Amino acid sequence: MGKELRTILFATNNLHKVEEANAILKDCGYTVVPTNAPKLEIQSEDLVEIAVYAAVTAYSMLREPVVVEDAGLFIEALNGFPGPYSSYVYKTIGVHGILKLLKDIENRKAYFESIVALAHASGVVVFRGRVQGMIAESARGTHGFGFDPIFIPEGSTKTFAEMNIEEKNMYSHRARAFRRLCEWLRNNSV
Ligand code: ITT
Repeated sequence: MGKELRTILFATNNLHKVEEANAILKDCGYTVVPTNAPKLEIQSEDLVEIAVYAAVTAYSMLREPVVVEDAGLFIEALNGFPGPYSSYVYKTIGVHGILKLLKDIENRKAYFESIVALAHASGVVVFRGRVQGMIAESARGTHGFGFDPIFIPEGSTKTFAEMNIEEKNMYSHRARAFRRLCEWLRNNSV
């Protein structure tokens, strides 16, 4: 029988994030549970600022340890766009809009970044994860969410949307950030 997992709240509306995080956190004995406490997003070009503000405000409402994550896709040929605006850009021009912007552009380099902030009784801790890769020529795959169909991580030929969660977690920005949180949770209690 598996050991019981300790739970931490996760203020997010994105259940894919929850699933990806839980596949990592089980290794350090934790599970995150989505809460509908709002993730209050300030407008900023800095993912850390966005994540820390959201974590602190969520904690002040819940008075329980809470995790938030802010992530973005940074495309080199577009000077880092959409970056902190990834969620809005996904909802407006989407995957196909990005492919259009990159039409005839040879430099396909991009990275995903994830900032995980855990707010608890004695403060906020922040963990970062980044994965370098390329924007595909066309959308491929059906798994995952957001820009997964057009992102190919370094070291693979598949897009994230062609991978299951375990495979995506071998590369992803989110897995890297949550692994760091996992390490922290092994040495600290909340
Ligand atoms: P919450 O804010 O509720 O957590 P969200 O999906 O809006 O969920 P973000 O504010 O962090 O998340 O926005 C990040 C956007 O960047 C997200 O909507 C996706 O379009 C994109 N993104 C981030 N991580 C991604 C990933 O692993 N795969 C594909 N797209 C990703």
